[in-house]
Amino acid sequence: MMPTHWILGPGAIGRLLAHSLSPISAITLLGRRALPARQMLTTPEGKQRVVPLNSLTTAQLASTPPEPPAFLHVTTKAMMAESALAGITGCMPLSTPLVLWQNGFLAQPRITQAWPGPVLCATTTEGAYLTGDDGVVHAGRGHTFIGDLYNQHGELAEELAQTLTLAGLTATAVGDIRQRLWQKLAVNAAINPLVALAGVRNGELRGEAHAGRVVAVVKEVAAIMMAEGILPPNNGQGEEAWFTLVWQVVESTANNKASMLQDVEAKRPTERGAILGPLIESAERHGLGFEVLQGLDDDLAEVEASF
Ligand code: KPL
Repeated sequence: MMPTHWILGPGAIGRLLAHSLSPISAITLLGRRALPARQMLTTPEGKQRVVPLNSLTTAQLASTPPEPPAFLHVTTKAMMAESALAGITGCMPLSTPLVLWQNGFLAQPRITQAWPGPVLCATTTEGAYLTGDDGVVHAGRGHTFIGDLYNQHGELAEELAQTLTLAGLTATAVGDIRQRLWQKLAVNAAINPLVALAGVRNGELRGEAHAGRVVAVVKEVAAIMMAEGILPPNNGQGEEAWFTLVWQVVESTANNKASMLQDVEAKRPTERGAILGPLIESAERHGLGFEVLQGLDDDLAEVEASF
């Protein structure tokens, strides 16, 4: 029998997962709204594939829950993860393994603490975006790292990494997922709020108008990372290693509209709570400076209030 994967949150990563896993597993895509049964995937090579994907609204799931899944992937935005999960907990055993795909470091520790079953976290560089209710573009291949915050579920992480790799999403099980989540959060904090507030693509951060602000953010972030015991990236040393990584990502994603800018443009709440929130909370706890981060959070809150 094929293993069953439920995917809660039919955004870009959720639908990419559903398309990729569907040839080798029984998938159910879960969301608040019904989706067209026929869904199109555009591959990184530009090929288009239309396939029927099994999707259910969370209300339908509650009325006739199918067989429990081997994994429940939570692919909502960070601030929706807990409420979305709470909405379907009656539909499966509490021992079901979860896989959290959120940015930042807000949903992961909270759900890991609250959920009785195993909780894996995933961080991915797969690039994907939606083209409507029935289409997702797999814009660029990346790599996914899987692990749990307390290193208790190595075998399960390995099993899932193998499944994802077989599905065409190259994945590795790791014992340092907490480090990797914080490292990604550091990069997101240095890029996302600034481009979202200025309304510019990532590459513009290199210009005179913005570069000084990037430096100010990275200085605060690097000190917080050190206090949290997060190693500087790529075996580098101190602040310099963080600057190198951030400028590398700015360069390699120069033409991107960052996810937070897309949220602001669509007048959706941003992920500031999951990205800036844990940094500010950590800085407060360790008695470190966070004026620049707080300024960004306040400015984003003001933008969100105007939606
Ligand atoms: O991950 C990203 C995002 O848009 O959220 C970055 C790294 C900023 C690339 O756009």
